[in-house]
Amino acid sequence: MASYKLIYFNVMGLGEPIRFLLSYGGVDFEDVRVSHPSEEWTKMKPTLPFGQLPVLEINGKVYSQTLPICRYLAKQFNLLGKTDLDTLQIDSIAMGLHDFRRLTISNYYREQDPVLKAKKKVDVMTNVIPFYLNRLEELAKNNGGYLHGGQLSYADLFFVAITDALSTAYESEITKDTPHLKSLKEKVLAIPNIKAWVEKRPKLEF
Ligand SMILES: N[C@@H](CCC(=O)N[C@@H](CS)C(=O)NCC(=O)O)C(=O)O
Repeated sequence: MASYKLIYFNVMGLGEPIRFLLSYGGVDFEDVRVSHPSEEWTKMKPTLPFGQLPVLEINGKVYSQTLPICRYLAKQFNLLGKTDLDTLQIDSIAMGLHDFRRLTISNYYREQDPVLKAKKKVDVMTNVIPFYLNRLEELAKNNGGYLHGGQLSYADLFFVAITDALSTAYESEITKDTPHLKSLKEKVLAIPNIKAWVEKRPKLEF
């Protein structure tokens, strides 16, 4: 059995989809959380493949970049598509979700300048969030309650893993007005391994 060590900061962020996938797969993993800023982080940064986290160590070797890591785990745990073209659609949705999180959390919610943040808030609340929610809701509506192909894929896990952070930025439950996404979230959170992870994980803002 492979050994897994996830290294990330003490936030849900980009680490959470990976934690969801590892939990779904029922494998043990070391969940290392680096303080930011810290001397440990300053020393670690130049040693990383692209100078950023998350990274996943598999059997002691370091792999970086969230989406390729998720995709690798999805392959191990049978969460890719039925065909290569299905998988292409799933990858595309996952990339869209990565963008949605970045625009909402990294670009807006974590903005330190209050004037700039207020300006960004208007755009995120009126454009970014409705844009992505509408498209994702349509996908869930037209794909039997999943984001693609009528069956669970890593895009569904990725979506649910980022919903709590999105809800923090939205100042309300992000799926409250999108019934198909709401029920997708409930379905994923009811998977026993995911439920157990969510119950035991640290309670964080984003
Ligand atoms: N393309 C990378 C982006 C990773 C990224 O943006 N990491 C941020 C945290 S979410 C980071 O390491 N920030 C600290 C830094 O850049 O010094 C991925 O998808 O994994």
